[in-house]
Amino acid sequence: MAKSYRIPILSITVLFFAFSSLFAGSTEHINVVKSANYRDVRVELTYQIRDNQINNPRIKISKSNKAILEEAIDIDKRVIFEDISLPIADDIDGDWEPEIIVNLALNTKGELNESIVYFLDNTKKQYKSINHSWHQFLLFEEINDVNSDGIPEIITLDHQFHKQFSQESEQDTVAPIKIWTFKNEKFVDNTKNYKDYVYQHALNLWEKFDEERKADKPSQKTLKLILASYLADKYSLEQSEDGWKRLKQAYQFEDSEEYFNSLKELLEKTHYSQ
Ligand SMILES: [Ca+2]
Ligand SMILES: [Ca+2]
Repeated sequence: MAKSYRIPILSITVLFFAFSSLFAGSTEHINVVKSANYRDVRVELTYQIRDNQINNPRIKISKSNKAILEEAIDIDKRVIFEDISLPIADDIDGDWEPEIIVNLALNTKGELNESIVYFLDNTKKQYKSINHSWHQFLLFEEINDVNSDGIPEIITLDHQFHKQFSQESEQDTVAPIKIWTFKNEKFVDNTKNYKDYVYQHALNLWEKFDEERKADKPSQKTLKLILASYLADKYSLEQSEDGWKRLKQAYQFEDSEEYFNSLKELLEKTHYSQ
């Protein structure tokens, strides 16, 4: 049943950055406190940065000023500088209680690819958590209520296409979109239920392709990546036939057969085509 639209009472603050040298002549040590509020729930994420490494991250969740969870976040020493997100406090499953999301970069590129979600258990008194690895799906836009029903969705970009066709860092946001919802303590791929949003994303990719095609020196790698991402979006829209038709009209180069075959294989491997 659709809920009436509500505006989440959400605020995020970075409270302070304090610099101090722990030892004479040693490297800087920075204390960071980040917080978010949702109604009577307050979240505080604290950690220290030393030698560009995040150390000792901890989370504290309070409800009506009473602490209900306080614990260390296990980051496995792989999180690099500045790549632990602001905590997000919002109701992402529509039960009117906020979930708390902390996004982590667990690779050296600083890509946000793991989320920890804290949510109230069945008693509604205690928070428990799950870790969710996004693997090839990277969090770029994070969360957004894409269909304006008051419940935010989680937006990721599918990075497998970038890996196959471009690998240029400036193109790393050119990718098919995936939209996830949080239900029964899990993220579920729900892309096909948000067709208006995916359609807009596909249209933006097509416009980007048109721009690149008209550039002085269009990059063939970039053209391939944009069209491949566009086609994957068209599969999510259940318009694959139209997508292939447009793609074949648009990409007429010497290596077109080879490109179409590798794209077909990738779409199968990534389950866009079944
Ligand atoms: Ca909730
Ligand atoms: Ca929504």
